[in-house]
Amino acid sequence: MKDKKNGDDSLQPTDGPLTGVEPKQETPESPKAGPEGATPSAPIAIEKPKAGGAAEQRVDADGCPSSSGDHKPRTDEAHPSVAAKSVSAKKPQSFFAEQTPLAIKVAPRILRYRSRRDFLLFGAGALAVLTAGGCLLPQDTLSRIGVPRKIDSPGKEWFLNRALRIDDDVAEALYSGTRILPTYTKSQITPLKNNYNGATPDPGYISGWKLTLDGLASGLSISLDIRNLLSRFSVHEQITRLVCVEGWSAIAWWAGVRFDDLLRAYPPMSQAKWARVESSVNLDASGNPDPYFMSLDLATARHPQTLLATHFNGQPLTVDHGAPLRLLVPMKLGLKNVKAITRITYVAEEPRDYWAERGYSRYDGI
Ligand SMILES: Nc1nc2c(c(=O)[nH]1)N[C@H]1C(S)=C(S)[C@@H](COP(=O)(O)O)O[C@H]1N2
Ligand SMILES: [Mo]
Repeated sequence: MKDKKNGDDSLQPTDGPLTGVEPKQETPESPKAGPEGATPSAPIAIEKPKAGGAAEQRVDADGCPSSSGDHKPRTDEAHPSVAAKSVSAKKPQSFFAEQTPLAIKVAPRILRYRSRRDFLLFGAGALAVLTAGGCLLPQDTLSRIGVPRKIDSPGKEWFLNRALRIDDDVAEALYSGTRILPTYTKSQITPLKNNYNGATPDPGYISGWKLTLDGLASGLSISLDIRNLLSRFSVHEQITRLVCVEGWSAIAWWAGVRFDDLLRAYPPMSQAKWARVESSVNLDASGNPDPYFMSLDLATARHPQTLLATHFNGQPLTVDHGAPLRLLVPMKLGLKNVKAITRITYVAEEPRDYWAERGYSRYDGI
């Protein structure tokens, strides 16, 4: 993924309502999202990141358990109070001796469900690691450890894809739809580059831009322009981190309408579990049309921090950042944050995904 910049940074849509964020519908929970001096929207729990945030803590907590030869039977002296309570008087206890099992009451149904799921997840993961890991070793290493057959590249690729798929499934199983991502203050904002993978589209598309909605319960296809969106829905601000798979991230100030509000106003057909979010104005590196399309599960679309962003830094989005409407899903990698959205289609089955088709994850959670 390369950074291509040929867009006009200063270009902004000329439409009246776009020159400021003025929500038409004010609700008590959505303070006016003014360009200056506004604070992130109230309903979003502000979890101030400490210096050295969760990621670093995780690394710290990840220290290896001591593996020194400390496996002698424990003496009672070491834990006198524990020993006094748990050691049976009948036979002397040692570290290896059979312990009286601790009885924990768990409802049988929960236990069955949990252990089955854990077993499947662990088993699948372990198998994938063994198989994929083994296959990926160089051929001479494999021969040395007695694996004779030459494993060809398609085989490796198949295993890698399976492993990635399992990785995605585990991440998905652990996802909490209610997890609120950290938000930041304006002083923490960092520069955000234009990360169109291909050429930045020519701004000409903006004047005729419309968002089309398909796969609705009504069976209709709906077209909305920016004026429709901004007059109909409350505007919410948020300062969140955008994390790119390429290894950089940026804290950026966005405003826009909640995807959830759009879903309530234009409900998807009942079988729909996914949204396909598309930009038909996307270009490849040579400037040829190259539609960009992403799968988004509806649970993530309904998350309160999932926005259809219209503004960046208190101003209408520039072409560089996806004017006039871009997806903002801070719980997903940058590549899911589709710029210059032109169509959203609700579907029952997981739709195609631009980067998943190019070998990346489908889930892309962070
Ligand atoms: N239409 C479209 N949307 C896109 C991309 C793209 O190439 N085309 N790149 C994605 C990637 S990889 C990232 S990291 C973010 C970057 O957003 P930014 O350009 O506003 O920084 O946009 C995403 N949305
Ligand atoms: Mo990215």
